[in-house]
Amino acid sequence: LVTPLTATAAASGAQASASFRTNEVYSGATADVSTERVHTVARAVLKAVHAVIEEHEVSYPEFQAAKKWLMDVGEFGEWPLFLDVFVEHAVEEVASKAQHGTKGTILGPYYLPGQAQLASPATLPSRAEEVGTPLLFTGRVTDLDGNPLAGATLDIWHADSDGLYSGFAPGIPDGNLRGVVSTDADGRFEIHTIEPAPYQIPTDGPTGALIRAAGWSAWRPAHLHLLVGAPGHRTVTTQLYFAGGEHLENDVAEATKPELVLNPVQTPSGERVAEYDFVLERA
Ligand code: MBD
Ligand code: FE
Repeated sequence: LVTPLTATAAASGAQASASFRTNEVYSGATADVSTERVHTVARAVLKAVHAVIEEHEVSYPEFQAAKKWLMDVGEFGEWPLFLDVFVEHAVEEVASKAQHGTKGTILGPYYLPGQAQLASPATLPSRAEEVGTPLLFTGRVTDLDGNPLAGATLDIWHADSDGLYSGFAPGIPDGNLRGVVSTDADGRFEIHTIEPAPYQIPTDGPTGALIRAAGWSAWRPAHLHLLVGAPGHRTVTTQLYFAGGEHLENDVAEATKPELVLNPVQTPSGERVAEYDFVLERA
């Protein structure tokens, strides 16, 4: 029997759900919330749902179809995907009101901790047959006053040229296109990798089914994910996009910000060079 190495919604959903349950980056999942707060927020959510039903005169068949769809989201393990695509941006926008320095955006479901630690200049782990335009991602990490942060870390992960992430799609080695890169004494970093492709929500799961049924776009623009941190400073969770890239103006996850767009420059060697400076506030 030959098992095709195609990504399925159920397999990547199961991985994302397991990752969510075990990884510290999602801390807060077991946060103790007061009765008062649960009452306030849960009641407001229910009230909003009731208001939609009234306003749009939702029918019994529509209610039962929605119930089936919600059950499918759980069975496919797609709650991390669905919530990070359609809800996380609103939570991030609330959090960002109190933040200074480099803009953050959503974390998404595909972070994995414990990747290879690399000194700058670094090359992200990739397959011998890795396809894609070579990219040099370079810049500096400073504090709010412009002082370089030596030994800051950039935990970086991104999709391959098929838009697939290691750890969540079959046939890609663990740790591929993931790494934790430390800045040098001047706070500088140089990371050699390839340009990621845009990401499409899996079409064979319930999230994809909703998107299709509603006639929405299933795409995110190509992006690099980053957690940028330094001792004594707040870690920034962010993503960087590519100027002129497809879907940049129509991100299904609504997670782009104008401050987070790279302008890569072509070099004679064929590598594209993208520069970005990160600014961290004190913790
Ligand atoms: C992604 O690659 C992503 O970054 C987000 C936020 C959601 C789904 C897939
Ligand atoms: Fe992503």
